[in-house]
Order: sequence, then structure tokens, then C-alpha cells
Amino acid sequence: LNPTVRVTITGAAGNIGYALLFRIASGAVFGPNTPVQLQLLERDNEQSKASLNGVCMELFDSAFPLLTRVITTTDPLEAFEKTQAAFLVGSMPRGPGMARSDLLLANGPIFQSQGEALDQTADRNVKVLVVGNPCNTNAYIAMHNAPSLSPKCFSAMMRLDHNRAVAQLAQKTGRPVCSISGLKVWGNHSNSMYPDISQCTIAGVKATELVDEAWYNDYFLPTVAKRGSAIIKARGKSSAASAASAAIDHMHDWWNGSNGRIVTMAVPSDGSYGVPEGLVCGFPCICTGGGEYEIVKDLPITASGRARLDATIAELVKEHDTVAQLCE
Ligand code: NAX
Repeated sequence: LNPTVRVTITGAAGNIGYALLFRIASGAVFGPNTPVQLQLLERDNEQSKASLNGVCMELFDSAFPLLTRVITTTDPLEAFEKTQAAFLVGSMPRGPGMARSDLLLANGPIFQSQGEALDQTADRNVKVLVVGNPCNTNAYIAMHNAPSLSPKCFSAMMRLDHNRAVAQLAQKTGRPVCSISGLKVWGNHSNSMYPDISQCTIAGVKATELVDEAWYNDYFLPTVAKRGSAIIKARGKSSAASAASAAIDHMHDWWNGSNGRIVTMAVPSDGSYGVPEGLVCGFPCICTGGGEYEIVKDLPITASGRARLDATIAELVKEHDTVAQLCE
């Protein structure tokens, strides 16, 4: 067996947490030979603590062979102690009539204090995946409040958008998901995201030869962008199992490598593609193994793609400006 990996999940008693914990404990991220210790953070109130206690009873009852220990806490310093992989899920959901900027300011302080705690107690090579929305900007806040950690420790989740785009394309072309490569989603995890199929291939054939532009513009783009709302409408709750599955995929590939395949990760920009340095933006990435990733460089971008990319960058700049006071 490999050494035990310490894994933190914040908001562990929530909707996504409930779907995430059991898969991590079963070995879906770190593999069948790596034991895990779960360090679960929740809010300091009776309901959250009781609910987390119930989830822990179920973890216990699952008798996972790889699960060595479960720690529950309301203290971020304890939750992030020596953590090597942190899923930052816990945050306030967007309420009815709440503007995106209100959500930013409501959730920003959570990521400010969790960034500070990561800075103090996490493993120096920790991989942080921010899921809680608005995830790109929350990752930006956490990163800025953890100056002793490399910015490359921080990422935000756009893998759900990526997976949704792949699934739509597979269904439209009648080909299996595994035959699709080269798809990526640029920008912000919001309606402004840019799912890009311009270099995507399906079983070796260019995707743009298999689907027409009208389908791409009029069906694919809005369906992928508005999928979250469609699920809330259908289920009465926001996506949880698919979000957890995407978080698993993201961390799995980051930790183990993506076998040369392009995956979408929102990571701090190195200035590539005209994205201002430091902006946490969805990019095509290849995970090279050993916990490293690279932004794939110099891919051609179509004129309409450039306009979409510029629009989503502008939105990110605005969001990052809104929270500037939390990043000093
Ligand atoms: P829930 O409201 O079910 O769960 C959130 C949990 O976080 C609750 O148990 C709450 O007590 C806890 N929490 C809140 N503040 C906390 C804090 N400061 N420290 C520790 N725990 C805290 O939401 P859920 O459906 O699980 O969604 C969680 C987040 O994921 C939301 O912000 C949501 O918007 C975001 N999502 C992000 C997605 C993405 O693709 N990036 C997709 C799915 C999801 O919408």
C-alpha cells in the first residue's frame, strides 16, 4: 500500500459532499492502493454538525477498506492540517433574487479565511480544488490569502462544464464519450463560459465536420451554459452527483496525470492566450503526472471564439476587481 493521503472536504454535510465523500473513500481519486484520511469541515451550528455526524455514521457503516480515519471539525486550521488534496465545496448557495456580485461578497470571506488556514497548515504541495461558487473568483481569493503556497496549488472546477459539453457531443454524434478528445471550456464557470470544439476530434474525425454551426450556436452552447439551471428546475435541487463526479475527475487527473489528454481546469493564468496573469480562468490543460499540470499553449482560436474568450475574461476581471479588498 502507498502512504495514506490526507484529504479535506469543506461543506462535507451538503448536497455535493454527500455524493463526494463515499467515492473518495472507495478509492476513486487516489486508486485502490492508497488509503485516505478524510478531514471534514462544516459550519459551527447544531444542524450542520448533526448532519455531518449522520454522514460519518454512513461512512463508518460502509466499512471502506481504504478509509483509515475521519476527522470532523468546524476549525479550518484543523481541517487543513497537512492536507494534500482539498475540495473547497462549502459556501452559501445563491438565493432567489441574489445578484452574482452579492454572492461574491457573501462567499468571499469564507475563501479568505480558508486561504489563510491553508497557508498555515496545509502540505506545501497541496492541491486545492474550489467548487463553491463563484468558483474561479473564490479560488483567486484563497490563492491570494495563501502567499506561502505556490499559485499552482490552486484551481477551480470547470470539469462539470467540460463533461456536460462532451456528453452533449457524444449524444449528438452517436459516438461514445471515450472517442472524444481535444474539447475544452475557456473562461469563467458562468453563462459566459466558452465551450470550444474547434480542435475537438471524435474517433479521429474533426467534430466540426460532424455537427453544423447552427447546432453548435443554437443548441450546444446554451444547453451547456444553462445545464445547471435545467437540473435545478427538474430536480428542485442543484446538481450534486454530477458535480461530485466532475470533482473526482479533476482531482484524479491532477494527481495521477491525464495520459496526454486535454482536460479543462480553471487555473491561474500565466498570460497565455491574452488572459491577464493571475486570473483564475478555464484553460485546456494536460496533467503530466506527479501532481503537475501544464496549460496547453499556442492552440489556434477562431475569430468568433476570440470574441467569446474576451467576453468571459472581461467578466472574470470584473469579478476579481469586486473582491480586491479581500485579496490584500
Ligand atoms: P449545499 O448548500 O447543499 O452544501 C453546502 C454545505 O457547505 C452546507 O452543508 C453548509 O453548511 C456548508 N458550509 C457553508 N459555509 C461553510 C463554511 N464556511 N465552512 C464549512 N462549510 C460550510 O450546497 P451544494 O449543493 O453542496 O453546493 C456547494 C457549492 O458548489 C455551491 O456554492 C454551488 O454553487 C457549487 N457548485 C459548483 C459547481 C461547479 O461546477 N463549480 C457545480 C455544482 C454546484 O452548483
